[in-house]
Formats: sequence, structure tokens, C-alpha cells
Amino acid sequence: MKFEAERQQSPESAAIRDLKLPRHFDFLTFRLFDFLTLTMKNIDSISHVTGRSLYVDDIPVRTGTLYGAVFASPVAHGIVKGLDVSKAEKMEGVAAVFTAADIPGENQIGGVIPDEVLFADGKVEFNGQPMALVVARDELTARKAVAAIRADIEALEPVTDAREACEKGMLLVPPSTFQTGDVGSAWDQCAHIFEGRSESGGQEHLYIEMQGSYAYLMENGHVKIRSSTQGPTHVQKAAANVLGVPMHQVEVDVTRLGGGFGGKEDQATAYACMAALAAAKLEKPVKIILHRMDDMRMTGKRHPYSADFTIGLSEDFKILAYKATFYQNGGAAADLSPAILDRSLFHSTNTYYIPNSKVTAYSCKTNLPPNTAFRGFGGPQGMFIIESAIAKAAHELNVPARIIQQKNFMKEGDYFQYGQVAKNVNIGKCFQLADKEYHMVAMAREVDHFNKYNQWKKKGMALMPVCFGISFTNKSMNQARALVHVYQDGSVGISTGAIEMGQGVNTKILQVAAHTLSINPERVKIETTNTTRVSNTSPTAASSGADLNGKATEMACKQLSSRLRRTAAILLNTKLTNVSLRNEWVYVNGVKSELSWTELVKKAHLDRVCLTEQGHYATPMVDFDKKISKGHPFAYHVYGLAIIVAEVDCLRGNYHFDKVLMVHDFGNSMSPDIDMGQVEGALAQGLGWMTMEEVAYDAEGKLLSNNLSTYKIPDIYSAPREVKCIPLPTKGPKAAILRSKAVGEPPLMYGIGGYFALQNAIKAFNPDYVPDFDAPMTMEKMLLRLYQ
Ligand code: MTE
Ligand code: LUZ
Ligand code: MOS
Repeated sequence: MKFEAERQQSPESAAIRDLKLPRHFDFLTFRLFDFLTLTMKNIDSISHVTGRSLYVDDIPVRTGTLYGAVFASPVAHGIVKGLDVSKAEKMEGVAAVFTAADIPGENQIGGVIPDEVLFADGKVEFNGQPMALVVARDELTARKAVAAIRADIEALEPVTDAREACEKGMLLVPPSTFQTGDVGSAWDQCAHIFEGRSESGGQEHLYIEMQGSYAYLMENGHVKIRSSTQGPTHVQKAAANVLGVPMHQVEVDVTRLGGGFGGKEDQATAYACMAALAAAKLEKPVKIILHRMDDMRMTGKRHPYSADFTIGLSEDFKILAYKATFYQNGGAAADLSPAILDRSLFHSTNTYYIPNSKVTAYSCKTNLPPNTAFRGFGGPQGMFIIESAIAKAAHELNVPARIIQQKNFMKEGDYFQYGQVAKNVNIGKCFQLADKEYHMVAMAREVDHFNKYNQWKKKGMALMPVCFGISFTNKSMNQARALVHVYQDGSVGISTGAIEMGQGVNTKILQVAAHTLSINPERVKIETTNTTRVSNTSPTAASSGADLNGKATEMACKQLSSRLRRTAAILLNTKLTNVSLRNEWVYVNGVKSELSWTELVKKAHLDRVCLTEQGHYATPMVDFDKKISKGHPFAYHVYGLAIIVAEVDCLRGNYHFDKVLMVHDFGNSMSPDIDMGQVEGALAQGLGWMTMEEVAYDAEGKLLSNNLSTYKIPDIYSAPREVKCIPLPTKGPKAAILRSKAVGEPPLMYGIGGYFALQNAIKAFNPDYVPDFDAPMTMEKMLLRLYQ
């Protein structure tokens, strides 16, 4: 095959062949797939590095385009007595100023619960809440006009603390409880019981591309919105609601995002609705792109959590009982908080089997921007709390936490707190492989040795096991569609509901199509995500974008393949069962025929065979009864484990990470490079959340960490000196696309180990230190703890 020959001769593929591939690759069975897997690069890599990839702000503007800027509340809580936009309206170059009063439909964009207005009306509930949109001939004019708007707000006392909100009865939704066994009576059996408090902070998404949208009219009032959103259907629905038109009047198109990380699952919607509103009212194209400081101030972040826990262990360190109360800081509107609260509960026992547990979670309404989805979706917060409880017990019992962790790993057939029976539990295997390859005990001994001979530098080691459920916990969201066109020349165009945001989902879908049709990847093109081609999409989230949309693509491609084989059987005068498609050729009884893919497609079209197919995939087996908090919510779980070693400079209080050594269960990875990139990126993001990223508001609810000089994210200097990740050799579950497991979110939680590694280093320096759980462990906090 030409393609194959070319590829094998190119120097780059020689380099790929020379790579030392993990043993795991022995498991690949498909010839073409094997080849595809080993040579496939992220299809966006060249356009990214040459600056040709298109983001919202790169779309060539249409004549007459106007620019929007948002006026947002300067106070966190208050009654709006007046909003004076007259000066702004009269400024030269200003086309219009829109407020709640100008909305033709409903002033409502709430996703889960209708509790979120597009523009404040009568009251403001957070600093940064949009009150008005200025639209002008250029951005500078729009921003100047925003500065001329005056709001008369009677300030009310803001509440920014989750526990305080809870005490005052300010909840976004009723509390939720997960329980199993009988915690009440289990305490009697425990030899050790420990209590504590655990807090984790917020996290700014810091996607490189800010929130933004470009909207314009087509004809007869049809609005087209180009949005940087993970949830095009949510944008479509909310915009239709705001405009007071049916959904078919709104088309949402997404090329790709410069990062989302959950921050655009719900929160791209407001700016898309504003652009659509202005475009519809003025009949002109309107673009809104937030500036970094506005984006940081106006949008929600990862939810800070505060929790109380009690953990009970047997004499031999089995966790017999666990009880906890979570206080989630939800911000001023529900957004995705209820679903995030649920996932905190789903992951509240991480990868441990605990026979008796009861966890109650409160989603608290505060005067902060509505907090939202962020990689892990509440899972990391829930896991930090159980890991805090284990670290507390380990400290009190004077054993390494890893002993307690290992003793309590889930085993095949154990059940999760929510009733699902654990199948293909890989955590034990991950541990064994990690121990074999990384020699945990020797590592611990090395750390002790270092600490013994160094007075002012101390090392700490921690183990972080992870178990993350794959599927939306809301059953109805576990569906996706794909539309596949085979064109007359044999090239293929694919539309799905998946959003490319850097995670490589488009590359994976392309691989699925090329593999299923057995054609060259070069023949396949992934189209933009567009609500008129693929409707009623779930957001690309919950790490399931590739699974859901990939499965839908696979189904459509299988249909097309079988239809084409039928044509081939007729053309070659043989039985359908004798025909197969392989590497762009038709085979009969395993023997290559004269009929190529392109020839077959051409002939099929002439014979009036339909060359378009759509696939609809709904994850089987998933079900969850919210009323009793029991069921089978996840298609499968992703397991993995990280060993983290940190080193602290005890004079200065600064630190770095020596090593992060992981074993991760990718299943049978179809894109090892992409997946490894996901692991590395997620790890950095998780370490950042646990160590240096500190979202700070003042008592008035004003964001203090509102730019990159006051909000520090990990960079190359803070990256661990050594990062290794060994793929666990497994076949992978059928529910994963081509048995390649979802990878987007789970590795973020390896970063949680960073907190405990640092804590262990403090313990080695300061014998008086009583471990506390208050992430992030910034260098300031570190210095205080070294000498407390
Ligand atoms: N990787 C990059 N580069 N950029 C992103 O925005 N988002 C993460 C993860 N990896 C993200 C990313 C989040 S929060 C999720 S849910 C998944 O990608 C979504 O994509 P997937 O479902 O295709 O894995
Ligand atoms: N979004 C969502 C998610 O709506 N439901 C989920 O279960 C979920 N999980 C992870 C990330 N986003
Ligand atoms: Mo990811 S938090 O599911 O967008």
C-alpha cells in the first residue's frame, strides 16, 4: 500500500519505530490499528505550532462587525437602585447598551436549575455579575463606554464562606447523602477513631483562550453563534430561551477551544447569549471576547470544599467506618454544583472498600461567581477528604499512610458506597507493578536516609491511588451521535457532538473511523461541531467525549462498511460473508481483490447506495436511582497510582517535587502520545491545585487573585524533576472506545499526593507539627508549618 510504504520510509516514522515501547503494546492485535496507533499524531499539532489553528477570535470578521464589552457588578451583594447607561449610550461609536429590560425572551440561562439570570435584575449576587452589555464599533470604545456606566447599588452583607451560608440555611439544592452499612454501630468495632477537618481551595481554569463568542444573523432571524463552549446544545437552548425563539433558529458552531477544563461546560453560555442578543437586536455581527482579568473576575472556578470527617480503623488498619460532612462553596447560582456535589459523594471513598460509611454534602449558596465544572468535577475534592482522614490516622498511629491505603484497596467483587459492584478492579495490579518497577520500600528508605543526613532539607513521600468512574452521573447525558459522509472520491467527513479542546478527541475519532472503515487516516476529516449537523449533544465532559462520540462514529462506520461490502459482494459476484475491507482494499476469502476502496465507493454511488450514515450511541448498563443513591452509574472505572517525592528547603519554606512515578490504567490505549500528554497535563494541574494555586477573595467577595501576578500556576520550573508513567498492561473494557479508556480527568487526582508528600517532609523537620489539611500548601503556609 502506497500510504504504508511512504510512512515507513519517512524519517519520522523511523524515529517512532525506534522508540522503546512499553510491553503493553504486545496486546495490540489489529494490524492496521496497530500501525495507526504507533504512528498517529495529534491531527492539530502542525496547525497549532504554525499558528494556523482557528479560535473564536481568529475567525475572519464580517463587514460591520461590532464588539461587546460587559459591565459587571462592582459589589458582591446588593439591591440595584439604578443603572445609568445614558452616558455610555451617547458616546461616539457606541451602537447600543443592553440590559435585562432588552431581553425579548427570558432572562434565564441556568443549566441544571433555572436560577441564573443573564443580566442582573433588581439585585446583584456576586462581584463580577454581568449587568449590561455595551456594543460599539471597536473594543476600545466598548470598554471606555463600560467605564462610563454607573450602578447605584445598596450594598448588603455578602456571605463568602460555605459553612456560614449553610448555618444561615442558604443552600442551592437540598443536601445529599450516600451511605452503606451501618456507621452508627460500626464505631464500637473500631480500635482507633480519629476526627478532623479538611479544606481544599478553588482553582482558576486559566484556559489560554478566554471566554468568547461571535454571533451573526443568517436569514429570517436565524442566529449563528461561533462559541468557545464545551456544550453547544446548552448554548443553543439558552440563546433560544433568551431570544424567545425555537431552538431551530439558533445554530451553534465550534471549531475548537483553547482549553476548557470544565470552565466552558456551562460558563461559555452567558457570553454566547449576549452576543446573540446583540446580533439579533442590531442585525449586525457581534463579537465578545473577555479580557483575562475580566474572565478571572466574572467566571466561576473549582468549588472550594470544607469538611469534617471521622474515620474508624480496626487493630490491623482496616477502615471499618467513615463519616463525613462536606460543605461545597457553590457561589451565587447553581450552575453545575448539584452534579458536582454528587460526584464528590461518588468518589468520597476513592479506591477503598469501606463497609460502613455515611457522607452528607451541602451545596452552599454564597456571594461568589457561580463555581463550576473543573477537571475531576468534585471527585478531587471528595478524594482529598478521605486521603486527609487516612493521613490523620497514619500520623496518629505512627505508620506510613501507604500501609493503611494498601490494606484497604478495593478488590474484585467489592461494592462501592453507591451499590455498584466493582469489576476489573485494577488498583491492586497498579500497586504491584509500581512496587516492582519503582521499589516503594527502597524509595521510602532513601527518603529516610536523606532526612537523617540533612538538617535543613527534608524529603517527603506519598502514595496517591485513584479510582474514577466513567460516565455522566446523570443517565440521560450518556448519549451521542455522529454523522458520517463518504464522498464520491472515497474521502470521509465526520461530524459528532465532541468538542476538541486540546485533549485530542478529534484525533481519536479520526482513528476510530480510519480503523473501522480500514482506510488511511489522511482520507478522514473531522468537521466542526455544529448543532445543525449533530443535535442534542451532551457537553464534552466527564472524560467521556471520546467514548460516547467515538462509539457513535464506530456504529455509523460499521453500517457504511457493511453497506459497501454488500456492494462489493455484488460486484465481485460472491457472498457477503466472504468479503472484507482491509487497508483500503476489498478482500474475498482473505485474498486481496482488484477492487480498491476508492473504486468501490465510486461504484456504490453510481449504484445509488447511500454513502451517509448516522450513529446513535447510548451507554448500556448505566443507571442510578437518585432517591436512594444506589445504582450502577458508571460504565467502568479508571484506576491508577502515583508515588510522589517532594523536597523542602526548610530555611526558606520553598519546595520542589523530585519525582512523580505513576502506573496508569489506559486500557488498550489507541493514542499513547495523546494519553500520556493528558496524564502529564492533568498531573501538573492537580499539583498546582494542591500547592501553589490560591484563589483569594476579600471579605467583601472581591477577587484578589485576579491576574497572573497574584495567581500562580505551575510552569516548567515547578514541574517535577522526574515524571514517569508506566501503562498497566490490560485489555481494556468493551465500554471504552476500542478498549482505550477515558483519560481526561483521572490523572489530575495524582496531584493530591503532592500535598501529602509535602506534609511528610514537614513532619520530618518539625516534630511538633500536627498535620492539618488545608490545601493549597503554598510556600507561605509551608514556612509557617515548619516552625509552628
Ligand atoms: N486537555 C486539554 N488539553 N484541554 C482541556 O480543556 N479538559 C479536560 C480533559 N483534558 C481538557 C483536557 C476535561 S475537564 C475533560 S472532562 C476532558 O478532557 C474532556 O475531553 P474527553 O472527554 O474527550 O476526554
Ligand atoms: N459533567 C456533568 C461532568 O454534567 N456530569 C458529570 O457527571 C460530569 N462528570 C465529570 C465532568 N463533568
Ligand atoms: Mo470536564 S470537568 O468534565 O469538562
